[in-house]
Amino acid sequence: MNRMIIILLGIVVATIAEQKTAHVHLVPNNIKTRNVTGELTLIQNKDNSIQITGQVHGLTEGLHGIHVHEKGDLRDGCMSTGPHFNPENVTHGGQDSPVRHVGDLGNIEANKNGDADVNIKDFIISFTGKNNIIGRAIVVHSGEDDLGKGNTTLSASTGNSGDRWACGIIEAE
Ligand SMILES: *[C@@H]1O[C@H](CO)[C@@H](O)[C@H](O)[C@H]1NC(C)=O
Ligand SMILES: *[C@@H]1O[C@H](CO)[C@@H](O)[C@H](O)[C@H]1NC(C)=O
Ligand SMILES: *[C@@H]1O[C@H](CO)[C@@H](O)[C@H](O)[C@H]1NC(C)=O
Ligand SMILES: [Cu+2]
Ligand SMILES: [Zn+2]
Repeated sequence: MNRMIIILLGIVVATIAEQKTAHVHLVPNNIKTRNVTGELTLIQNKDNSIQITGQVHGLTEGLHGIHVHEKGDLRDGCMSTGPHFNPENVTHGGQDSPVRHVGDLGNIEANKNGDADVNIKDFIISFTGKNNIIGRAIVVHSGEDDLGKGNTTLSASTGNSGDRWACGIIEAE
């Protein structure tokens, strides 16, 4: 009887301890250059994929690269977030590429007003284990991510997605 209660208690504690939701408050890298802001919510789905929803404002119309970068460090703006989160040390890609950085999330698309609705589902990023993104950063770029298919040297490392316009730390709720 006692053992049963202990086992049940253990399951309850393990369930509560499991991280389910995180938030990102995106701030401009340099407000004088480009005032890009946003709020993102990250939720772990039942199938263990991560769903990212929210809005980004202040962009130019069109596609903008979005990635998880390695470090949750904004002391030097978005520059101190380091490279794309890449624990396997492989080349850059898109969400569906056979080879990609863990942090490669493709593009978001802004309308004429510079607003982007974000709705990304990803099976590689995680809230646990070696692909855990909690405490790292999300960065939104000035240009389109070519998903590693471009013909520039930067394509294989960053998707040639240009400057870092906004970033925020992925904070567990
Ligand atoms: C930057 O953009 C945000 C959100 O659109 C806005 O609230 C804020 O006033 C803007 N700041 C400046 C300095 O333009
Ligand atoms: C990562 O891969 C690159 C290119 O394949 C290699 O030059 C580098 O030494 C690797 N770094 C680590 C930490 O394994
Ligand atoms: C590289 O790609 C750009 C854009 O897709 C294209 O305009 C250009 O001609 C390409 N350059 C080479 C050398 O293939
Ligand atoms: Cu990036
Ligand atoms: Zn990448």
